[in-house]
Amino acid sequence: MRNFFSTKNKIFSCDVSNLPDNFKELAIDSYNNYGLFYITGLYSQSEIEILRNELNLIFEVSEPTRTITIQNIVDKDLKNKFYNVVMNPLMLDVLNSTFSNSDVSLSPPYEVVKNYLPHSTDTIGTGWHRDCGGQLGIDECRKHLSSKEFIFGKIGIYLQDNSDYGGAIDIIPGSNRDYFRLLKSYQFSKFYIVLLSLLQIKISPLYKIIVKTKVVKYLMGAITTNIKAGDVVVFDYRLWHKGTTASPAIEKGLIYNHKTLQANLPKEKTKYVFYCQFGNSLGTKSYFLDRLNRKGNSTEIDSWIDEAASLERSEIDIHEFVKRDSLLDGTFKDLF
Ligand SMILES: O=C(O)CCC(=O)C(=O)O
Repeated sequence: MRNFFSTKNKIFSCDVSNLPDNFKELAIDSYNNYGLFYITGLYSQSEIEILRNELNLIFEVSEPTRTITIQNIVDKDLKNKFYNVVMNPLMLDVLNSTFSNSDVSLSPPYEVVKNYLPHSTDTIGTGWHRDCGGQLGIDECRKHLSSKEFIFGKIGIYLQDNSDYGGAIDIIPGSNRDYFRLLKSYQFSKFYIVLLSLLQIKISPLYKIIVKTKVVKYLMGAITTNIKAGDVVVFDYRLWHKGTTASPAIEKGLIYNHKTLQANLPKEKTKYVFYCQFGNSLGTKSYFLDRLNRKGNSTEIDSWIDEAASLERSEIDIHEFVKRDSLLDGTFKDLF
């Protein structure tokens, strides 16, 4: 979908099987201007099929049902295999080159998530959010978020094509830049999201009708990333986004779990996404100012340290983009 400030065709797709000479410039421009870029050409169809089958088995017995942290997988071979997905060297080469001028590093948690947020009508707050949302209530974080030096983002490795069952991520290109503007067109998106949330709470039947049309998405300038199985989306923590919803006809037949924010997609349409994060020290500091402020979350730094130690014990090759030394020698905590 395009509206008058649509940027759909300008978001850079970095194909590792055919890297243009200027891929770094294209990737960083796309990341700065639109809040994301894609990395493609990393996996064959059969590799994706094998991964999906393994995930079907592991999620069948998993509790919790939505997120598996790779560190917690007991089977050593499977654990290494999944670590190798988030540590894909071709993917990390691109990231390392793109963010070469700063102290950016790949960060935990390294996890895989099943059937997250595929609903439009029932998801609280309409599903639209910014991952940095928790930081907005903290003065110091707001300062960091509006700094040109701020780098913190998420990497999603999607194991399905986008389809009528969802499978991808919807985003508002450029909404990462709201922080540098007094009032720019992208801020209208936020206005529509607030309006949409109010409508969802106050006049739910009307919301349910409107959300099924393309009008609101058009006004927000939102797009569905039309990804294919194996594609990677690298996105800024400040970008407005939501899980792509199933089409209205399919959504009608899905059972939505409000507690886990999952829906019962058919097995062959299961949505699997591997996630990890990346950031520089400023972005990471801002992240932890928020996270450590949350009730019951005082141990998150320790879990990052455990994750670094778990990686160190694994038999996988650790890419230079994973700068884990400060986590292992304890100096990481000095950042906060
Ligand atoms: O990847 C998606 O479908 C959306 C994920 C999301 O909203 C999140 O991880 O915050």
